[in-house]
Amino acid sequence: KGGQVSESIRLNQLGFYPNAPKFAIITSPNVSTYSLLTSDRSKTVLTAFKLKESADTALNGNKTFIADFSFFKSPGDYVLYVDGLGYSYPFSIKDSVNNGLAKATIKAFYFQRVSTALPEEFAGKWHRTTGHPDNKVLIHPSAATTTRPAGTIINASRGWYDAGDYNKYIVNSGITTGTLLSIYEDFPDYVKDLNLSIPESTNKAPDLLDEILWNVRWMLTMQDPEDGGVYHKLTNASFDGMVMPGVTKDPRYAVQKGTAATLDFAAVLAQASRVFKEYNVEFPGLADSCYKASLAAWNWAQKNPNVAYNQDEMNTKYEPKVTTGAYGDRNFTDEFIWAASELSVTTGDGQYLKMLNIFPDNSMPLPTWSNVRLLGYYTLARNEKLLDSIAPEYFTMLKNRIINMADSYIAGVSGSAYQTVMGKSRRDFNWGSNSNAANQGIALIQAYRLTGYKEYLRYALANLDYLLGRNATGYSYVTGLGSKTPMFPHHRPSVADGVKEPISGMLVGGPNPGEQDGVALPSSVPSEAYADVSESYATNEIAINWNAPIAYLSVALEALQDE
Ligand code: 9MR
Repeated sequence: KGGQVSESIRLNQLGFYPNAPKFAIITSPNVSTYSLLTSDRSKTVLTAFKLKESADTALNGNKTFIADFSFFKSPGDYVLYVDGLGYSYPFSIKDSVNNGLAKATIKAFYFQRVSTALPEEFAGKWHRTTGHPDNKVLIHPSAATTTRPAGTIINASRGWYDAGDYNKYIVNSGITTGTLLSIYEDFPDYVKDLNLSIPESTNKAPDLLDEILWNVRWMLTMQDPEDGGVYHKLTNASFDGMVMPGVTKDPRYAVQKGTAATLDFAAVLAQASRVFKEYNVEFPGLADSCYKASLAAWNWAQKNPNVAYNQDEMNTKYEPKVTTGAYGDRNFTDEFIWAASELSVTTGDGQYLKMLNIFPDNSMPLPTWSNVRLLGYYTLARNEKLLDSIAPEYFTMLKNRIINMADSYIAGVSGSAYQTVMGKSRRDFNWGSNSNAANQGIALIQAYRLTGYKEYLRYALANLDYLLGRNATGYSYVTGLGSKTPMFPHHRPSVADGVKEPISGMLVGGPNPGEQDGVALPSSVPSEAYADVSESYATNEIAINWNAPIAYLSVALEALQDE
């Protein structure tokens, strides 16, 4: 009976730590019991255990059935069988079950490298030639100054492609690089052992930091040495077609400076400065250059506190018109908080924080490219001891806010259909929703680090289960990891390279009912609004600011697996 895999059984398609909670969600009605078998289906290890109906309905209005086999801890490879329905995809119960995920989601940044070929030795079947050298980038008229008039050529090579497109945007690079540097700051021992097989693997710095440096070196070139301001982005006038890097040779421009880009830059370079200081022998002078660049950017922003990047307005004044990703943000309160936090921690001098109100309101907005306030809060929380000039009450307030946020996330989850923080609210499903799941996980990890309260860790892990298959579409949303994974991400190299499988380790944007790309989705239920087709850039693109938080979450859970 029922020899088939059932798409109605939703679980983490990689698997579980032996001592961790283990859930599967069944979306079919009229089911009552489940069994657990070895993955070759030859041996039954649990027979006819009861499923429990969820208390609440999912966003589609249906209740689910829950298999909670957390008590089962024996390492091995298994499938779940729901009596009368079918089998789950196979999964493992083992230590370090997310080690491969941690590596792949960081290695994905290597595959996004600009201005370099990816040789087979490091890129395997996805090896490719170089593209976008970016050593002759033009100053766009919107960015012209007396020392750098329009058409001035600058060298701004390296960096990572932002997403499925081939441009480089400082705002989005900022949150991404900050999140990746925080992996190192929070879990240095785990990171030091991670071998990514990249060209720099033989040097004395951790591979994660080598990879980050590829982007930091680009970021440094985006600062005008004359005044410290930072160009908003380096871009074609319009998006390249769905071709390999290097096929198109359209001119590349550095466009208008802006306050968001400059402050994000200040924050990242301040953080990079304290991280790379430990590797001064490997990278002489780097930490110092980062610090000086950060300070110059901060000073520019003091003089230019309100310069928005408004692409539509820019296009009414300058040629060529620029139609690539805007990342336009008009509120800089959060960027000031982030930059001030990083500079204060790096210098040990609280003056930057004292210049502003770091609690402008009561909200704790989940990090996104347009709201980076929490990146500053996390940095302060992890570095309290470096800031003795700041009153202790201030830290008490900060920690309470992080803990209250975590409590609000986990409230009510035990009754929910998928038993995950992600998806409790329809508002979780905007463009790049999968990064919300990962960022909620990071927030819970911060609360765990402050309190040691294990429920936070457990729900951070549940959000990883969400991303790897325990969700309303049944996809494991990371390419190449799991049984049912995106095959057609909106990612130019993966579309154009002639290799069947997309590059591995990339988190797709995920469910988003907006249909901003005009692609009709199979469902309008927010949690189900996803299509694995490359045209659906509003649900199936990949992006560096989405990969960074899943990389953080997978490293964190690996590093904390025995707690
Ligand atoms: O992630 C961005 C999302 O928050 C915005 O709603 C969307 C539309 O402006 O743009 C997304 O960012 C895209 C960027 O503009 C260009 N590169 C690809 C990014 C991911 O789709």
